[in-house]
Amino acid sequence: MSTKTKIPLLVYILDAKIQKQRLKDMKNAAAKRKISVTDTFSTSVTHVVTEFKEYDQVLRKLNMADSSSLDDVNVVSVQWFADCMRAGTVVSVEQKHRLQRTSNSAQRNEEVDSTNQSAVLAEYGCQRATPLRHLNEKYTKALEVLEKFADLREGDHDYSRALAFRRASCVLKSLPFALSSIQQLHNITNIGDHSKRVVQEILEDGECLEVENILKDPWFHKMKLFTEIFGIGPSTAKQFIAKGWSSIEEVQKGHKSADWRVQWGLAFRDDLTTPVLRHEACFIYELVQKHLRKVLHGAIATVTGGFRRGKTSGHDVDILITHPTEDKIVGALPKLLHSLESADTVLCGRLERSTYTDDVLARNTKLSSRGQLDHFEKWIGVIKVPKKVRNSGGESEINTDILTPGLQPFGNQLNNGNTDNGTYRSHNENVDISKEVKKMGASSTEVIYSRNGASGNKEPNVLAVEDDDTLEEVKNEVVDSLEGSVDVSELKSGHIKGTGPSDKPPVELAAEERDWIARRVDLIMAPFSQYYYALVGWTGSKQFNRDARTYSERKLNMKLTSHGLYDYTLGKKVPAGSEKEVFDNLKLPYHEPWERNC
Ligand code: DCT
Ligand code: MG
Repeated sequence: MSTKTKIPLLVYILDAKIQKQRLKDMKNAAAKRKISVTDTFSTSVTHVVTEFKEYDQVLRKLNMADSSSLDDVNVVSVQWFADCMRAGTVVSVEQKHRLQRTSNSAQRNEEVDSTNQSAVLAEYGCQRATPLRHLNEKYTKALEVLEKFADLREGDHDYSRALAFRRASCVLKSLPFALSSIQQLHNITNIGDHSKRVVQEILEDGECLEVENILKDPWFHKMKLFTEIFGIGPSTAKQFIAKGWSSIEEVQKGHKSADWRVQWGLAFRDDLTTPVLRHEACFIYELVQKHLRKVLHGAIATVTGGFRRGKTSGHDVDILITHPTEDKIVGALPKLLHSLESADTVLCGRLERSTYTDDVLARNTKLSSRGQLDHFEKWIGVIKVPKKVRNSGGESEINTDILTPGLQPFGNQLNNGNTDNGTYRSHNENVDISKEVKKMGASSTEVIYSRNGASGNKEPNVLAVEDDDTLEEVKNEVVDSLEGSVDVSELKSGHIKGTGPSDKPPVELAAEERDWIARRVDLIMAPFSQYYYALVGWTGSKQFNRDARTYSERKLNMKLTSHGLYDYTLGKKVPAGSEKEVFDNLKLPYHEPWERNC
């Protein structure tokens, strides 16, 4: 690059990341100092001024395939421009002003070559492997902000908009390479024009203005804040905003609700919005296992949801329970809850009875979008996890393999706690999770795990859920609809009034000095004949389920739910004896749980 300033000097200010008014001010300031600024880039330009930090971004913005095109140009930061303005004249370009070209050009040229790599992907998310960690996060994160915004707005077309952003984001997650040109997407049908524009803007400018504006939007922040509260959906959150509230404290002070979830959700808001970590999920799993063994010999419990897909944290712990003898699970859930309660581990919750009939399998109607996820008997509640466990260290120190057997992607989670017979020991030096579980009133002295989940073996562990609600909302509605219908009179955690075992008001309990943290837990009871479909559905992701259901209907003329698969053509259900068989029945390549992160 030439270090000499060419005569006549001509400055081009790249407008990316510079607001219109600021750009205008910069141009006026330059004009006052008789420094020439041009509105269009051309070969006469001697200085490109930019807010970008990377040389490559400038190349991309200027649509230049390789860096040699800028060899005779000074590519400088706005700091150089500011120094000129301060000095009242052009100052020489110093190293600190210049954007570095270190790995850039080579990389850039490689990227250009990689534009030949255009993606050909299967149409449905359930046909592809979608890992948790992938190569296109900057685009998927932006698209997910747009999805969330549309979800929260709940306007006429917002549902389909949200879905379109989610589909686009899922495609990008499946790409085996980091996107470097929009051309690479030309074969893909699942990415709409709006999403493509977003991707293109990020490719060129490093960010998307629409997304940046949403992230700065106070309404968006308030909606996110309020809808994070257990029991609060977008419509209630909008009412809070209409009242002029913008903080949790205002809601806690001003909102009186008869809904048990909202009462507990508000009182324990800080606990319940703090992500549950994998080692806490392990603790809860062990606790449930231990009590389950006391009440139903031979029962199988599996952690499903995000943890089974390999996530390191989640908003709750979803545990699916079955027994190899079909009817044995009947009546087991209230007993399990009694046992958990007697060990003082339950804060609050609600039992929901099974509403399954065979006709659910084939009925060619959707569960109402504001209705049920499925028809299983389940408990939706909050469990106490000792703070000692919570604070006992992260995933690197504790084996969490039991949650995702066979999971490899994050390294050190394997074989550092499971002994050969499947007994789990924590490797944490300070806290032994199994011991902590024992302290919580369980009588058995060892915890044995069924090693389930990997490779589609005959393992225990879903659900097909209708689309547009968050699980919390859907779960809530089911519970509401069952008000008074479950005989749980002796079960405090199943109280119709939603009070917890302690009988103290939630707010009082939350304010007390306590050595535990509140965690959301779902316990789902699946009969063995439906178990593997339940396992797939409750493992998710939500988008994986949506795609699998749509795919089944459109491509196979079959109805997929968490209760089973129904073949309309043959007029009968298709049983499955393993997770792999569910995929086989759907004529899908088998994907491990951690490849279902659509
Ligand atoms: N699910 C679904 N449709 C929904 C909600 C949930 O199919 N509308 C399925 C997929 C995941 C499973 O139920 C458990 O639900 P969540 O706990 O809400 O999801 P998650 O993936 O476990 O997320 P998190 O890690 O935050 O708990
Ligand atoms: Mg979950």
